[in-house]
Amino acid sequence: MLTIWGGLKSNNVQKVVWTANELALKYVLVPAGMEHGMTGSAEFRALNPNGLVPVIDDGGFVLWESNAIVRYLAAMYGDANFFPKDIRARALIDRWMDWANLQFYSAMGPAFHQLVRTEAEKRNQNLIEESLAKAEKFAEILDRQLSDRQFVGGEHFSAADICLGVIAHRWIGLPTKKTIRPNLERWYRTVSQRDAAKDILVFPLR
Ligand SMILES: N[C@@H](CCC(=O)N[C@@H](CS)C(=O)NCC(=O)O)C(=O)O
Repeated sequence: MLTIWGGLKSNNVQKVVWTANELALKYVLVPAGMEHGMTGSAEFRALNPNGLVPVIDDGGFVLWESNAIVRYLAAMYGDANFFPKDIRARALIDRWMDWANLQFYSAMGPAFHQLVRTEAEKRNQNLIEESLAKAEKFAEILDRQLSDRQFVGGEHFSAADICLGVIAHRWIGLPTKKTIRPNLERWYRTVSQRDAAKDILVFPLR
């Protein structure tokens, strides 16, 4: 049995739950982190010393760090389209999974936190503008990648579409003026409408 600790407000938890759904895994989602608390308890710290979600326990195998979890589930239970077995093909998927967090979300995160999770009178407009300007550059790169392929890795939906999908959801949902990105928007519509993403990618952002 697979147990996932976390709440669906967290994009890091969203990608793990979406992956489990894609792979048709049976799991229990234990509310933890953010408004659910629990991450400071000694029991939780024994699972993840960082006190962060997501964490999984798959038949006694405990793992934290969302991208590591997605990779583990994909390699263990997914097919070669979802997560290639060939090392170079897999590296091209890995690249986008990490880019989603380390580049695109690093740039966009401040704008998201200001606009979605900070009271209007406490917002820092300079920070928001700087963050949005940086994120636009990454949205442009993703749009270009999607200009000649259906999904990020090519013609098949893969783990990279999930890790990028949860970040694109925040980007698309931000109430700001953005450059129109037809390829990114077409791809986002396709991946966000998958059954496995139902109840995960919801608006308004929270
Ligand atoms: N790099 C970690 C980041 C995990 C993380 O920052 N989780 C947040 C939610 S997105 C968290 O647990 N925050 C503390 C809390 O919710 O109590 C990962 O990808 O798993």
